[in-house]
Amino acid sequence: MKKMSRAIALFVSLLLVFSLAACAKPQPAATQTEPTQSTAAENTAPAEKKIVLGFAQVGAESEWRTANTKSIQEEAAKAGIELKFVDGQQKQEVQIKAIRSFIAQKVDVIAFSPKVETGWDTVLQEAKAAGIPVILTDRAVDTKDESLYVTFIGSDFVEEGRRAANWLGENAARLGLKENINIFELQGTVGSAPAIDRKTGFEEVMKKYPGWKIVKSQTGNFTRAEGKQVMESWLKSDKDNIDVLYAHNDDMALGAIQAIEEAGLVPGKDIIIISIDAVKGAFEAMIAGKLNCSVECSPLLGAQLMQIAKDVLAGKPVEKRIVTNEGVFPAETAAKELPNRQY
Ligand code: GYE
Repeated sequence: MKKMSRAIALFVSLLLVFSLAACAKPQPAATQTEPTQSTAAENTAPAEKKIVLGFAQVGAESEWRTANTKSIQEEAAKAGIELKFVDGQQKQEVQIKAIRSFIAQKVDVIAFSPKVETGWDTVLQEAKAAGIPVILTDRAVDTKDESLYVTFIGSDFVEEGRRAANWLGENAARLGLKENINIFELQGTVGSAPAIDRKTGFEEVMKKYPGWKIVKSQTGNFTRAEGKQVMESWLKSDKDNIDVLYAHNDDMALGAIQAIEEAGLVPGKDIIIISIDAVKGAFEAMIAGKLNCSVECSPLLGAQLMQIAKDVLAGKPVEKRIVTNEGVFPAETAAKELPNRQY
């Protein structure tokens, strides 16, 4: 009987060993198979092609432009877009050459900020014939054929001009100005969209104020150095005749402020100064009481540009005109706002 039960016990334990062995899964060797699988997937899946964007910048004429270039370079890197960047050195022919080289290199998309409005049709037709979409950023072109670009992202410069004049209208009495106001206008680059439109918007509002007069209007090419030079010459001819300086950008106003101080006058008091852009340098001048108001124009177009480039290449519909949101900053708000400024 004892023998019998021992035999049964042996049989049962053998059965247990076999059934356990049968149930046990083979070692998965996960660390071996998984990389093998993903390598295989990489080999078969089509490699994701980087979008190549050719960008022809106007130049490096202002604080605004520096911030704009930085925004485009940083956002391209963030978006995983390969950026071919050319500095146009404030020359239209350099920008045209850059666009032609982007076409020759077969980039996926071209974007540029046209120095002036006219003279782009031929090169844009070449891009169109090559099947490369073009996105305008910051400045517009003057063309009859709107099919030459997919969209234009940038500010409403006419509105900026209106805002500058409206601010002056609302604050003239408080600033000690009379009904008759002599305005000196420092224009941006001749023929550029912001120079044309900022003048148009300002003059439109001026119609409400018959006593306002633009006594002199000259270009300072959006640079500090030329703004200073032009102001120096006006101070020689019209020192006691200048009530207001309207500068199409902050850099020219900052250059003019230097000239005004060197001539022994107090900027912001003896001459009321309004400019456009709202860069940090303008906020510092407002805090120092030397600049009275800056109308905002945002250079931070990079993120939007990259998204639109992706959308266009993905065949998604995009708006023909994308307007940036902006505000107006009088000197009283400058100290509070400066820490929030990104450019
Ligand atoms: O206002 C000026 C720059 O095109 C909006 O160009 C831009 C203008 C900007 O040089 O500072």
